[in-house]
Amino acid sequence: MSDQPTPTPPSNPVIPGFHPDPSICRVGEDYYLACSSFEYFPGIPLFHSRDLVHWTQIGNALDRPSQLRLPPDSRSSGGLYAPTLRHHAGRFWLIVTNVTPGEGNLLVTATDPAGPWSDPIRLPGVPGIDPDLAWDEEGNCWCTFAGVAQIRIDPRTGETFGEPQPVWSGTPGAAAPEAPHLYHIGEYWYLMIAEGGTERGHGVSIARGSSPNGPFEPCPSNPILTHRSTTRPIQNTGHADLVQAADGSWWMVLLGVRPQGGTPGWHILGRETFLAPVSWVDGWPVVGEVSPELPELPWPLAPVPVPAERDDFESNELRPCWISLRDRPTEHCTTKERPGWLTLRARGGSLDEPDVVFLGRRQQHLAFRARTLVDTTEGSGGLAVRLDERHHYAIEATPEGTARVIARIGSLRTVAAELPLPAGPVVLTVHTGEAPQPHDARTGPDSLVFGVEATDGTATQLASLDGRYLSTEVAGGFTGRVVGLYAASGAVHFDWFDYTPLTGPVAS
Ligand code: 6LW
Repeated sequence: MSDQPTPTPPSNPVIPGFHPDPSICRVGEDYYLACSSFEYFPGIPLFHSRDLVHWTQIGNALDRPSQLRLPPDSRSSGGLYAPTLRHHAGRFWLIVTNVTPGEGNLLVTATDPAGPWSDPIRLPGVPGIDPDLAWDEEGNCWCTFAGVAQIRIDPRTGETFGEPQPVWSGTPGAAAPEAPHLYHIGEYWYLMIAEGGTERGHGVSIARGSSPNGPFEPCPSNPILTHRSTTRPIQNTGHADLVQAADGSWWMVLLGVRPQGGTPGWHILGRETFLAPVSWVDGWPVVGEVSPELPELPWPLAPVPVPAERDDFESNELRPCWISLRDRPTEHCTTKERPGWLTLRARGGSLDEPDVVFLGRRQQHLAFRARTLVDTTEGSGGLAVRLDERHHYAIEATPEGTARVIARIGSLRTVAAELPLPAGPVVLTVHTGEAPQPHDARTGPDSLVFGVEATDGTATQLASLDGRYLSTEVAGGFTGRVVGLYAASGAVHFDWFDYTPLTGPVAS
């Protein structure tokens, strides 16, 4: 049985849970980092750190409906891909692709990365994902994007000049040259890209040249980072960005995954942000170990405090870690209707529908417990663990006084368990348990155990479901598990929600 953890030594990933495609910049002693957010609103979480290890979310770059259009038909794992965050001429600049048809590349700016960020400038002349921004000494702004190609832009208007020009595209024959970042470091311009695809073949390669437009000479030891064909606990390493610390040391942030269980290795938290040290040899970056243990850092590190993850919904504003599906109209999601409670008012039906009213947070720990006190006298809803519309588990309470556990896996939907409830608000719970298979190649990553708690604290377990079906290896896509609250019909009120990291699975 696991206990609430005590503060732990810092480790990798430095930003756990579905936080892929990290892009980083430094201003003085402060580091800022942005990640992809796909179909969730608000979009593009932004983090701050002073030591590259402890990161605090300070906001989301696209948190107003005027900045972000994710209509109900924008698919899961669509939406916002791969931002680049830079600081230039006293401003923060963030460029990102909204892959929703009709949207494309967007650029927003801010003087304070906590916001507000500007309304977006559109870049219809940049025809690819993963856009990067780099300024040369003459003040030209170069946008390099997946493929890999490059075009000069005016970042204040979105205007493009000339046609996109192909630039170095990585190892001949390697899949998916993407995630370019262009840097002027010392005497060279460096073009760093990801290649091999964001799955197990992922890697990072680099080339250098004397101008931002090339020609680029590939590094003789490419890929400079990959974990492909290894048994390392962190896999899929790639999509990286570089930053120099104030003391002159160099660091890489990158995405990786932590597969669990037997073949093929199930990753359930999506792609997470890791930190690696970088040294320079003969004018090429050499990437140090990416492992669960952090490299030695040249500054002192405090232990990571246990996150305070209880939300009593006492505030008018939701914390920046809360994410909704595609939008968040006040009439469907508010803490103002019933003070001290979150009210979700249904519009779509179940979690199978893209317009379901859902409010969640990323599962950030391999083992966790979440609980919520819900009042379903006016509607049906509950507590869910979601990968996408076709992969989710939930415990739902109804006005008729029933709790049921619903499992959706691909095209199959089933009620796994049902229980009559006593009158009044009820506590719904979910926690991770041990994987339900023997310890062999078939073992899954974990199980998800759903239950209810009576007012006297008595817990009743309703169902324990195999966690592999809520993994990327089964569901596909680019995101990870999100744990949250939803309304399937009527209005559902939540008094509080808590999320507790556990040190290991709860034996059941
Ligand atoms: C992103 C691409 C990638 O645009 O996956 O890992 C895509 N890299 O660069 C979605 O995150």
